Amino acid sequence: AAPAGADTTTPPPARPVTIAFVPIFGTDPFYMTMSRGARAAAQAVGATLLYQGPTEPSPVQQLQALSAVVARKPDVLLVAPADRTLMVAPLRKVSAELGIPVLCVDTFIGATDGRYQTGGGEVDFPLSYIASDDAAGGALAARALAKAIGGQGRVYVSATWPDVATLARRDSGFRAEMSRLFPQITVLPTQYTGMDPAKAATQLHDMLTLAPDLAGVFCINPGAAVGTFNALKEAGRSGAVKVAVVDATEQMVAALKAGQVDLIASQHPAEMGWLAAMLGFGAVAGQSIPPRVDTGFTVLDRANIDDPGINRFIYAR
Ligand code: T6T
Repeated sequence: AAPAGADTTTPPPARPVTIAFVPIFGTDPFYMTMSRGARAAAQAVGATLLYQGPTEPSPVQQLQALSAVVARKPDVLLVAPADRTLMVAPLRKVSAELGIPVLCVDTFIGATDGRYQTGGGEVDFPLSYIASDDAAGGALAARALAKAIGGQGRVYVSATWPDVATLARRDSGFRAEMSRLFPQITVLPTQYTGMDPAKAATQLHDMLTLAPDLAGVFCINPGAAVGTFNALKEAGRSGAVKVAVVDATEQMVAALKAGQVDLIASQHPAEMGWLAAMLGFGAVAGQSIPPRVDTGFTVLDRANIDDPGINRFIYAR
């Protein structure tokens, strides 16, 4: 029997389906890995994937990429919105005026943390949100970092941009878990690097001045990590100050192996892309699709990094 909700009477689309995917930043290994998953799914169902991303993470550049891709009249749009507020109106236009269904991947718009299709809320039009749960990822990083520093001491969050919805949730999830479970750990104010390694390095030095006993840093993504761990090395504190980071890029894995990073939370971007493209195709074919898919996290460390069940979560360009 067909699973409840599956519409087995709808014929497949009569013409080839085009799936567009607009990431925050086209050359980011995270989104490139996601696009590989999306392309594999598109190929499996005979669809075409158009991947068009800005060369720099900025909502203005993302709008340009969006207009360019929409002009090619795709059947469905997968998008990782670069700003939870600024991208609402342009994406609403794509959905309501151009009639192109919108699915959010990785990041989201609006104030409901990626809960769409609830029949309410100011931003309810995306058909689905396919991503890891960043609050849970932040909490996972908090528990792993707390263990690495022996449950006490001062740490801070090195972030990139405040307006990317996922990153804000990673930060708040980390803080909430630390205060819930580890009263002897103090989380110092978040520093925003804007992905600039020089800025991350200066912030690390400032934090070491403020807290010479600094025990750990949670780097919200690789854009915050490189400057941080290089500056720790320069300060002769690699290994002593524990570093947790989200995203298992090859660069982060090399840093893990070199002892400059201690923990990596992988968020399975290939699966995100694969599932999003499949669901996008399903929506075009007239299937009902789930409004939320949680793709999970896996923690990588020096003890498990060579385990084949684990190292498949390393991002591959
Ligand atoms: O961490 C990912 C992604 O989840 C986030 O939304 C933006 O930054 C990354 O793309 C890493 O650069």
